Amino acid sequence: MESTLGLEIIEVVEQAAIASARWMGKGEKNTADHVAVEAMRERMNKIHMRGRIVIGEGERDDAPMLYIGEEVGICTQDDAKDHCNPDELIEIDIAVDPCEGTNLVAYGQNGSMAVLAISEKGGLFAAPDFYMNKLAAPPVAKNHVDIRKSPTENLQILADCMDRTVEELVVIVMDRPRHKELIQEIRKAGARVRLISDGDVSAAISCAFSGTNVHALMGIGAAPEGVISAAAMRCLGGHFQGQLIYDPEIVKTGLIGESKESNIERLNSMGITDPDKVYDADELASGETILFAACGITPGTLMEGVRFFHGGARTQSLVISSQSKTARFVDTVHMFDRPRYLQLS
Ligand code: VTB
Repeated sequence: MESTLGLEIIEVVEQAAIASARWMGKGEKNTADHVAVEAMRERMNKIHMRGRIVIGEGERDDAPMLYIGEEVGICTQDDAKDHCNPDELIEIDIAVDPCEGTNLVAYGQNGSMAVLAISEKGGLFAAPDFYMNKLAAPPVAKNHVDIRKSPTENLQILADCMDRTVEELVVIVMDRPRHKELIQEIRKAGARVRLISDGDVSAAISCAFSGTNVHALMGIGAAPEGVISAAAMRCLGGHFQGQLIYDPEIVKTGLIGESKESNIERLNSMGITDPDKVYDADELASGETILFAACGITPGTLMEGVRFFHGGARTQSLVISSQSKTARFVDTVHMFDRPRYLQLS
């Protein structure tokens, strides 16, 4: 699945990031998102692949593009057999978030990116549009920390695994009323908290790279993005666990259904019979082959943001592959109008 796909998906996230970055700081989060979606979809549809969106912009009725179930890629067309080789005809599942952290882009803040994950059919958990409690930590702490334990216990375990004191740890938490007690507990335990307004995918993945000074992500974000984070963390050998949150009292946003009971019913109807199940990265991204790509829109812990210059832009992306066991940082200069000194004739 992956040889050329790995290269093409870099362009997919790059195009989405460039489109969105043009709206950086303009206070229009919907536009910043919309242009990223359009650019991502347009570039994806030029790839020789047979893709299906499993995590996207929403249900078909609510999202005109990159909706759940949408088929993408040249090899989804009726006459695909004439243009595509057998490998390209293998069905693949795709999870996308063309603009992860729309507010960050709209207000010119750090940490937004265009991101996607790919696996063979059935290899990515089709997470419902719910919230998810998440715990991410570096590879050295994998399977030692546990989301079922208290933050205080996990911080001590993490410190032991990393051979340092709790005071030397930095935990990223989204700045939300629902995290008031969590933040208090982390601080009381002695660790330092980095509050972010949005963008917990970047935060989760940063835990797997030493030198980022991010040692854990704790707290509740969106479930679909949890799957995308898990895909990267699975390849990187980092720790990632997620537990769906279905009680509106806990998230305090009113974005999920009215009552706990109706949410449990909704989950049941989707085949989720144990709503309290703790998923680990291997279950959220269970595929044999996983590919992950992200491109910074605004600067972040892992990647630079898009930088425009006269006639072009420079981007930085991250491509992770389970097959080649690599995490590549790709620095690209995009030339919109070719400057005279590069023209061949
Ligand atoms: C967002 C976003 C995160 O979770 O806030 C969202 O910034 C859900 O939380 O990166 P709210 O509804 O409280 O904003 C993420 O999308 C990803 O998990």
